[in-house]
Amino acid sequence: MKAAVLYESFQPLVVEDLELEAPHEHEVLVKLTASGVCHSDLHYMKGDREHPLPVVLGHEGAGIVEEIGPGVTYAQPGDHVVLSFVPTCGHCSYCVKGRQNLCEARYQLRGKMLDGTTRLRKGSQDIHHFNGLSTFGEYAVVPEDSLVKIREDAPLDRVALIGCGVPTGVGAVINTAKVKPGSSVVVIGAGGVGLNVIQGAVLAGAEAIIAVDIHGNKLEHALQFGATHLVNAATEDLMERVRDITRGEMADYAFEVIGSTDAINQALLTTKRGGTTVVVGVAPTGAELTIDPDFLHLDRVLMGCTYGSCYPRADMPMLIDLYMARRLKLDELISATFKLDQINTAFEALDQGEVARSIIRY
Ligand code: COD
Ligand code: ZN
Repeated sequence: MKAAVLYESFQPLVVEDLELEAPHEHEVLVKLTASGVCHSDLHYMKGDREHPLPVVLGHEGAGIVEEIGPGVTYAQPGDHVVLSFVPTCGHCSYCVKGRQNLCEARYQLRGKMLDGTTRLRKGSQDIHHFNGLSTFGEYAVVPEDSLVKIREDAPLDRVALIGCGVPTGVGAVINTAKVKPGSSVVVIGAGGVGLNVIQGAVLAGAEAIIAVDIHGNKLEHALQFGATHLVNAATEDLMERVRDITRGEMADYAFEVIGSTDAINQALLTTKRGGTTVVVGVAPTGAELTIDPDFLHLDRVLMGCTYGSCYPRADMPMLIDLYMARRLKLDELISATFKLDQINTAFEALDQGEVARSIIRY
C-alpha cells in the first residue's frame, strides 16, 4: 500500500509503497477513506516533539473495516469506523473511572502495536506506527480498542475529523472546562482545533466568544464558527481588547490552542479572578512555563487537557449525531482536499496558515 513516511525531521514526507502485515490478535485492518492534516503531526515533522523514526504519521482518520484479526469481537468487515488515537482498553484504572482518554494502553504503544512489534515495513526495515493508527496510508492495521463504530449514513471523508480536531476542541469546552451558559471565553489560536473550541463554546451557550489569531483569514473563519469578537494578536493589544469586551472584568475561560508557553501566559492573563485556563496545545519538548503564583492565588485554575477529556466510543458517535442534525460544523472546517502524494503541499499550507483543516482523501 501507499503511505507517507517521515524518515528524518525537517525533511519532506516520502510517499512510497510499504508492506502492511495482516492484523494480529485483537487488531483490525481498516481501508481509510480520509485523514485530517493536524498541526500535531507537523510538530513531529519539525522535531518540536520526538518520535521514533521512520514513522507513518496521521492520527485523524475514518474508514471501513476490511479484515479482522483473531479474537476481535467489537467489529466486523464492512463496519464504518472513526479511529481513536487513544486505544481504550476498558479495564485499566483510568478506563473504569471514566477517564478513557488517559487509558494505560496509550502509553504502551511507543511507535509500535500493543504487542511491541510493527506491521509496517519497507523491505527489511521496520516502520513505526503513530498512536497505533498511522492514517497517512491507504490502509492501517490498528488495535481493536482504537475503533469507534459509527452510523453508516455519515460521510466518511468528513467524519475523519471526528478522530482528533473535533473532540479535542469541543471536548476541551464541554468535558474539561465544563463551560457554563452565559460565560465569556477567549480562544487563542483559531486553527483546525481552535475552531472546534469555538463551536464547543457555542454548544455550551457561551455569551462572548473571543477568537484570537495572527492571520486575518483564520479570524474570518472563526466568525463563521460562532466567534462573537475577533482579535488579531499581531496588530492589537489582546488584554485591552478582552478588558473592553468583558466590561473590565476579563474572561471566565481562556483556551490555549497553539502549543506555545507565551500563549499559555497570555491566556492566563485574559482570565478574571476565579477564571479557568485550559491548555490544549503541547509546547515543544523541554519548554518551561513561568507563571506568577499570585495570579493563581485568586482562585484561578490552570488545567491541562488531552483529547478533550473524551470517551471516544461515547463522544464520537454523539458528535456525529450533532453534525448530522446540523448542530455541529464539519464541512466548513475543510478548506482543502489533497491526494496522498500531495501531502507535503498540505503541510506547507497548514504551516503558512492558509487552511483551517485540510484532508487527504484516499
Ligand atoms: N497568537 C495567536 N494565534 C497564533 C499564534 C500567536 N502567537 N501563533 C500561531 N497562531 C495560530 C495560527 O495562525 C493557527 O491559526 C493556530 O494558531 C494553530 O492552528 P493550526 O490549524 O495550525 O493547528 P491545529 O489546530 O491543527 O493544532 C493545534 C494544536 C494546539 C492541537 C497543536 O499545535 C498541538 O499543540 N498539538 C499537540 C497536542 C496534541 O498532541 N494533541 C492531540 C492531537 S491534536
Ligand atoms: Zn490532532
